Amino acid sequence: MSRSALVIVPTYNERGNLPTLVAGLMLHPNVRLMVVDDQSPDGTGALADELAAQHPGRIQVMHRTGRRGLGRSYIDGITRAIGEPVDVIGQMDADLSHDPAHLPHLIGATADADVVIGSRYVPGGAIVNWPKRRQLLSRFANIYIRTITRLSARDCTSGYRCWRREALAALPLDRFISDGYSFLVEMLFVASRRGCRVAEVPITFVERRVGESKISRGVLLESAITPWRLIGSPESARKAPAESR
Ligand SMILES: Nc1nc2c(ncn2[C@@H]2O[C@H](COP(=O)(O)OP(=O)(O)O)[C@@H](O)[C@H]2O)c(=O)[nH]1
Ligand SMILES: [Mg+2]
Repeated sequence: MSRSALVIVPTYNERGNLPTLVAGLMLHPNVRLMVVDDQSPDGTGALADELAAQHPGRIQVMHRTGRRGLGRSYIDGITRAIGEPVDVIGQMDADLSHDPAHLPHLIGATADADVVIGSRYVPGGAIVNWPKRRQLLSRFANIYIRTITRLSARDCTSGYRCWRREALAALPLDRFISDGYSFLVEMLFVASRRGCRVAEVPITFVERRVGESKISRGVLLESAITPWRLIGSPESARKAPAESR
């Protein structure tokens, strides 16, 4: 498996998780990492610089200033990443919910797809250590999103993904309407409307053991509204040629 990949990892207070994540990612010789830190008060940004110094040429760190946000961080990271000479651009969380051991499967599957989702909801996928309430919320969110947007992916909210670089570069990020976690749903929606082939490979998602989730009421509210805004957006008027499988 020789495709080269650059994985973007947004961080906010992930000091306790980053070294383990880096160790796992660096086991894959064809993989590089871009940390996009939002001035984490716990010093994640400085730690990322130290880790980058330990792995010369393989880790870059973006220190964001200005307004914090997951979507904003991804836009900044992607804007820089698409200019790099790599085949695949990945996205994953820093909190070890996304096991770097799955990464070669995601990268490999980009041979036949424009975007590959690390999916909890295809056969072989699993979730470890989530309370029933959180599982129900995630299941409901996916049914809700798929019903409204007609997206066919089983796991539309997974943040573990790999893109062919050209497919990601073609997304009109400057016209995106969401910023928080819904940014992930919007990426998938716009990509499918533009004819991207979407594939899913199973992952085992493990709830974080260290640090805190940043999911909030505001995030949930935005997630509830976004699918409706998406289907009313100009992007929705596009025909969805590859919304198949
Ligand atoms: N740069 C940046 N990263 C964020 C922000 N909010 C969350 N993250 C990161 O996004 C990933 C997912 O966040 P997490 O809190 O684990 O969300 P959950 O898994 O849905 O509970 C983690 O790597 C976080 O550190 C943010 O505002 N800015
Ligand atoms: Mg998490």
